[in-house]
Amino acid sequence: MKNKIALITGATSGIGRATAHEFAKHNIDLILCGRRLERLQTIKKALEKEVDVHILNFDVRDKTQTLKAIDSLPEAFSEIDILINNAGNAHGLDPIQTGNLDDWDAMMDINVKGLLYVSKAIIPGMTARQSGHIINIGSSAGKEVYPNGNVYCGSKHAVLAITEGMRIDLNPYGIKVGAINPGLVETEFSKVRFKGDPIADTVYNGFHALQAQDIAEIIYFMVSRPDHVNIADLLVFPTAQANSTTVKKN
Ligand code: NDP
Ligand code: 8X3
Repeated sequence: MKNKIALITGATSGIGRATAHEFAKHNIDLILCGRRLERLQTIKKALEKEVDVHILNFDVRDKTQTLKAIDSLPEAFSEIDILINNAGNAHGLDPIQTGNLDDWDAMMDINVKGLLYVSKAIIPGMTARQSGHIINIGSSAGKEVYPNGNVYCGSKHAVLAITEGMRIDLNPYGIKVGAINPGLVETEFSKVRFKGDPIADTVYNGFHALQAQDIAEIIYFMVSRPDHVNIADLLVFPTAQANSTTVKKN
């Protein structure tokens, strides 16, 4: 039987990269996306011993580049079974009155519009084949708003609303749509959010944060359920975290 094919955005780091490794372990062929080409090449080299791997180097903020990259897929990778919309980040942690416009643009353009552009390129193949599975990586920030989280929380609330909309609209086609919403995961996320501020190195101190591998294993669990089971929405915290503002530290 032919392997399934998954396209993962944000595969150069953190949750996306861990998911690529987890999928390869389970014989899922991979289309890996991201802006850092060298990293994509290194991951491809490591994983192509196990499965077929194709890389796509584009910025999800760029509509034309995104559609062109996905349109360029060779025949063997053109029928995508699983889409993991993972690319995204927080940029800044500022009160709304002093927030930075470039940070706001980045979060809305990447987390929300980028997810839409990628989905727009892939969904028609899924509807034509009447099958597919889309998993959007939301956040606990999409479930509740925390101080100074304003626009990042807004972008992740949007991801959740879009996930629900996708699930409704794609229901007639038998396409599964779900979201996983993690709390604190120790990745490059805080380095991006705090842009070189040493505070980035302290975010996961004093408690056992979720690791990218924890989320990757849950994503594989989601995609490996039987045909009649769709995990629609998951909220996952480290044990030490009760909500966005309550974390038990040593
Ligand atoms: P990382 O910073 O480790 O990874 C982010 C990934 O997104 C990278 O592979 C990066 O690739 C990609 N990316 C960022 N901007 C763009 C862009 N403009 N175009 C294409 N790719 C882009 O963070 P995480 O793994 O933690 O984050 C993955 C997802 O998980 C995000 O959506 C994040 O919001 C979400 N999340 C993270 C949590 C956490 O605490 N870490 C908790 C809840 C949700 P490259 O730079 O090479 O383009
Ligand atoms: C990442 C988790 O709490 O930093 O989405 O927003 S948080």
